Amino acid sequence: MQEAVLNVSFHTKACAVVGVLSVVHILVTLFFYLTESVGYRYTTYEQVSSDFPDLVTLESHRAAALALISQETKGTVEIDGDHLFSNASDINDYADESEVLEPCPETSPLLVGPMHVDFSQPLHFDVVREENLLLFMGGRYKPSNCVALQKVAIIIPFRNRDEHLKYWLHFLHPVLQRQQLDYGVYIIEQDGDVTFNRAKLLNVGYVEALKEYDYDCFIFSDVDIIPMDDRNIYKCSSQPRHLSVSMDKFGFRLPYKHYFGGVSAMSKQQFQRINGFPNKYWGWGGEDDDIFKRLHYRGMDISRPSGDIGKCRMIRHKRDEKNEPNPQRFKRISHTRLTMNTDGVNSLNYKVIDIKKDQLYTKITVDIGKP
Ligand code: UD2
Ligand code: MN
Repeated sequence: MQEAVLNVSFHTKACAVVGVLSVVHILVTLFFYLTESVGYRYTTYEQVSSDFPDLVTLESHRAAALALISQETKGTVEIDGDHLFSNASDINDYADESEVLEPCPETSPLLVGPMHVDFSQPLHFDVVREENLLLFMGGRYKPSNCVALQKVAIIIPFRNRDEHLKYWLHFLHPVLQRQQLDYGVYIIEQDGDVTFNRAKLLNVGYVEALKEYDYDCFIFSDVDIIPMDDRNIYKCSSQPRHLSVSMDKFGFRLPYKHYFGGVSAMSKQQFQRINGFPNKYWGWGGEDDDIFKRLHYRGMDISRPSGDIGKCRMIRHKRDEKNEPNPQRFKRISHTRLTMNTDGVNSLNYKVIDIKKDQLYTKITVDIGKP
């Protein structure tokens, strides 16, 4: 009898302990599930707060984020042991979840059409970071509710144009997200102060972006061009695509039929077929015509949006120092058919000086040599 009583009380205690442990386990799981979802799936604070009005942790996340974004951040940022921004490998892990999602629709339901674009308001990087608080580290994004149809690397040749970069990031991040792209923004900065070389920087961007993620489409964009309609999709097609077809600076029309400057899109296969871009155009001009000729010699046509959808603005600027018109450009363009086989991504050499992961972009500073 004594033994039976002892057994009963032992069993009761054991059951109670197991019960408490289970509840704790469920609560911990729930906590991590909620904080992870919030951190990874929402692009703006407003979106998150409207979906989860009573998530108390959010306000402290945001405060911590705001405190952090004024510092230059590298890699993963941790707040109270919790990941707020993730680095590139995290977004790649997150891709596994896509197995359960449907592909995104061919035409995104989020598009708004024509957009007002002007550059009259002064802008600060911190404000743009605040607009994009929950991007993945390095300027990466993918839709949370469907699998993007393309993985797009946006490559921007760059030196000393922060003033323009701010506007580009401010306008383009929301557009690219409405277009439901799985994308990353790569700023390829030429180190030093020798003559600028736009096309070689674009080649570097292609190679470096591919080291990070299995991109299948590449957008090559000047830092100063902003589309005025989000139906101008930053995606690749069966033919190379020219996107900046109707620019304010040219009176909203193509300056000439074979014009290929500004913003263009090429799949990995299309880019490889032309051996990438020329490396030998130092200074302003000619490299865009060389690229057009490469595509033409490989039998490809150029696809373009309509003049209406393809409207865009270029932020007005003076010619930069060390980017004077290249006097050799006419001679070089006349030899593209021959030079394209040996001058391109197959002969590219450069040295990476620095890779900086900002919330809004990945900036890769490179030494690309000199003329
Ligand atoms: C035109 C083309 C451009 C290219 C160039 C000739 C348009 C809209 N664009 O641009 O695609 O073919 O002619 O090379 O027609 N950059 C810097 N720092 C510099 C110099 C250049 O960041 O010091 C970058 C930046 O991304 C800029 C791009 O290179 O947008 C092109 O240079 P640009 O804007 O000075 O030349 P632009 O407007 O005549
Ligand atoms: Mn320009």
